[in-house]
Amino acid sequence: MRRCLALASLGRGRVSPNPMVGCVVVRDGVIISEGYHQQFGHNHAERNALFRLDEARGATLYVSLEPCSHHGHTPPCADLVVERGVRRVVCCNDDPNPLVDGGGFRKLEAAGIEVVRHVLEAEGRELNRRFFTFMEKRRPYVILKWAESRDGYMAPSADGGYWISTQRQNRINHRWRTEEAAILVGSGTYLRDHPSLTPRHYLGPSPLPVVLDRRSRLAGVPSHWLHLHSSTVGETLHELYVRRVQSVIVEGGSLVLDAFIASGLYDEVRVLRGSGDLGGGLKAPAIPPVEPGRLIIVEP
Ligand code: AOF
Ligand code: ZN
Repeated sequence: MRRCLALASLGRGRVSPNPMVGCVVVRDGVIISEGYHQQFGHNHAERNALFRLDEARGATLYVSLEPCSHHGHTPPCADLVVERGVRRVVCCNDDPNPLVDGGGFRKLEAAGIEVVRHVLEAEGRELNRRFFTFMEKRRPYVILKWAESRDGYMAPSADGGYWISTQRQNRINHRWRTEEAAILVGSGTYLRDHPSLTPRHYLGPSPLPVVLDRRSRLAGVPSHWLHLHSSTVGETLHELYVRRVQSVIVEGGSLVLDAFIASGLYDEVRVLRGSGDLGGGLKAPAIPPVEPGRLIIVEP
């Protein structure tokens, strides 16, 4: 199963809003095939693993997610597993997708296949935490991120150029951007910083830029941006959910960050801490409570 999870992670950044899934086929104690979900809309992990074999009579199939039972971009994986003569299926996570939700296991068991569930379940949930949050909480996975000076400010009081993070921190920030489906800022940040929100210091996919403009005061927002007029955090997340945006990194400004913190609707906090002092200005948020392991502070 560890091998399945490692294979699954090779699909990172290419399969969203699907989960990352890996599959290993074993016969007589030997791995005879492997596969993973490589690209959104393409074959699932099981299909990629089983297509490399003529048959899989008597084999054990390890897979990090319940084999699907629905017709989506491809026919149901559970049917293929049955057809190929697999004897036993060992699985990590149940699929919370309402189109599946136990249907895969029922198909396998109806065909007399032995099913073992929840192997390395916590590791699988961690790997696909964006997918599970999206499916179970019906909202995107939310990461709050800001840069603050050594003395705890996000911006100086006067207008003008300033920069808090180091080059190394900028690259980390841009890598983070490539890992999420969307990146969100408020209208104040949009007007003051004219951010491009692209991950230009790191090679990878660009997230959807989103601007929150509750009072509809922005004109000329680029057409590839999502321009939202929702007023509360829950509404905003719903707008993203219905557009199947699985994760969002919230980059400020402080009003938007404070609203997310007050709502409790966030999953991770990441802070880039600069090496210099600003000596005053706009206070950075106090670090809010997060689950263990969900806070990252990058020192200069
Ligand atoms: C599997 N194996 O490797 C994956 C599964 O849009 P589709 O047709 O690709 O279906 C996507 C759904 O299928 C996804 O939301 C999740 O429920 C399941 N993903 N299932 O058996 C896989 N990636
Ligand atoms: Zn499938």
